Amino acid sequence: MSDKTLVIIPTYNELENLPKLLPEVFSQEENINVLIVDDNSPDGTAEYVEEEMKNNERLHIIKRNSKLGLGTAYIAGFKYALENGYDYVLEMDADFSHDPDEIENFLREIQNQDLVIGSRYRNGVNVINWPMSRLLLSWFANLYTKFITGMPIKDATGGFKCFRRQVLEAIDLDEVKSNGYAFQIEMNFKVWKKGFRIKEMPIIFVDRMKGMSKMSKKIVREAIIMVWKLRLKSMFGLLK
Ligand SMILES: Nc1nc2c(ncn2[C@@H]2O[C@H](COP(=O)(O)OP(=O)(O)O)[C@@H](O)[C@H]2O)c(=O)[nH]1
Ligand SMILES: [Mg+2]
Repeated sequence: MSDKTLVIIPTYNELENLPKLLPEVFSQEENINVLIVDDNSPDGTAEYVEEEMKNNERLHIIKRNSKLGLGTAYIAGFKYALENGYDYVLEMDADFSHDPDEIENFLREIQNQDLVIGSRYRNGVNVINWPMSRLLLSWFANLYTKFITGMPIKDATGGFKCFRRQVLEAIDLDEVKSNGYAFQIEMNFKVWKKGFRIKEMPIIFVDRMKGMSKMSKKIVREAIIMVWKLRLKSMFGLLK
């Protein structure tokens, strides 16, 4: 029985991107399944996916009533992946910032790792078309995270990743409360603290061409605080 792979894609108003993205993801490998986690997108993203599901049994959806954040979307997706027996679980954005052609590289690397992170900062800066302000914010957020937590990861806020199911089984998913960048940092930190094998694989991140970014000041503030919470919890043995 070959390994089962699930690509989880959280969506909020991504109707402009999915019709082109989904065929490209499915064409990567015949046993890839895709789970969309949609937060009641006003643009009809969920309706489109449900229509596509009629002709594609490898496409699945979790529909949530309101915009609850990227982090909780992934937690819902991780639980789905564990319940449905998937071996490898990928995180991927819906806006082509993450290249579907990298999926085969993740699946090759995960054979010898527990978590593979698509890294924009492993070999210099591999980000295209982001405004300088956004790039500086992301770059310094990662320096700050590394300095406070001591975590040996250059791109701790990146959202293109591949987990081995054993890793998700070992983390108390109900304890992961953060959203946005904080969620990525929190997951990486818990995986690292549990001693799992982590590898940063260089990727090129391209700013979205269609649709709007959901990035907000609230997301940045949450990440700044989360980093200290993680450090203090791990210092006092309170990390779950
Ligand atoms: N389900 C869900 N998806 C979200 C939410 N916020 C962002 N996303 C999705 O998460 C991915 C990354 O968001 P994006 O706005 O591109 O973030 P950016 O690349 O940091 O600007 C995209 O696929 C979004 O549609 C949310 O609250 N709920
Ligand atoms: Mg994006």
